[in-house]
Formats: sequence, structure tokens, C-alpha cells
Amino acid sequence: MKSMILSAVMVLVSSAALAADIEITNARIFVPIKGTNTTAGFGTIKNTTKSEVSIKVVEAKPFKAVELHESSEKNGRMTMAKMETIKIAAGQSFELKPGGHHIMLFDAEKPVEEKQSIAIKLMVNNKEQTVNFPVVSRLTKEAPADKKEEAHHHH
Ligand SMILES: [Cu+2]
Repeated sequence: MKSMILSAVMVLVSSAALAADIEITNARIFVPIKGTNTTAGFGTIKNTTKSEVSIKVVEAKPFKAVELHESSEKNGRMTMAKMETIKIAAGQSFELKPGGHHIMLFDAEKPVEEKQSIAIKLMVNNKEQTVNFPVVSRLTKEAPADKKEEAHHHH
């Protein structure tokens, strides 16, 4: 009897350990610009494990496709490059933010509006994890302030 209880406890512990290797705070998706059905998602991803994690994005219904992107400025123009994975060292955080890395969401098959929430399916170290991203207005204070500063310096 005692050993049965013990093994039950061990099963509980190991499934808890499998539960989530990352935590995402401030998850959000900008509502698509009027007339488009493509947008981007952001948030701060924390690796809660004691080793490196690798993250891929798999699916985000009703969007037809989803990719990880990195923005950078080349010759004064913003360009985006696709990344296969994000790797985060043990205990570290990685920020997805406007003007930086982001989750690109393509071709929504139905309208995506504010106050909805999009379930984004990730592969974290080859384990599936789904995170809900609320859809929020683009009219935020978070339009990258330092980007504006840079623009002024170019004058
Ligand atoms: Cu992009």
C-alpha cells in the first residue's frame, strides 16, 4: 500500500515537471490593421528550467501560417528575417516586442478583433505548449520610444 502511494506521488511530481518549461507574461497580439489579416504577437518568455530551451511556433488558428521573425534595420529600412527557433539559456528571459523579435501571424481565415484571444501552439524542447495571446489595440504607448529617438537623430 505504501509503495502504491509513493509511486502515485512520483507520477504527480514528474507530470508537474513536464507541464511547462516556459512562462509568457504580457502576451499580446495587435489587432490587424484595417483591411489586412496579418499581424504580430509579443510577450516576455521566461525559461523556468535549469537548462537551455528551444522554442518553435507551430500553429495559431485562425491564422493560416505562423513564423518567428527578427526585425532589424538595414540602410534605414526595417526588414524582417525568419528564425526557426528561439533559444533561451537557463533562467533567462527573451522579449518579443514591437521593432524586435515577434511572432508573425499570416492570413487569418476569419476576422480577428480586440478582446478575442488567440491560442498559439508552441513546441518547447519538442513538447507542445499552448499559450493564449489576447488581441489588443495597436493604439498603445508601446510604439518603440527609442525608435522615434533614432529617427530624430537622422535629421
Ligand atoms: Cu514579421
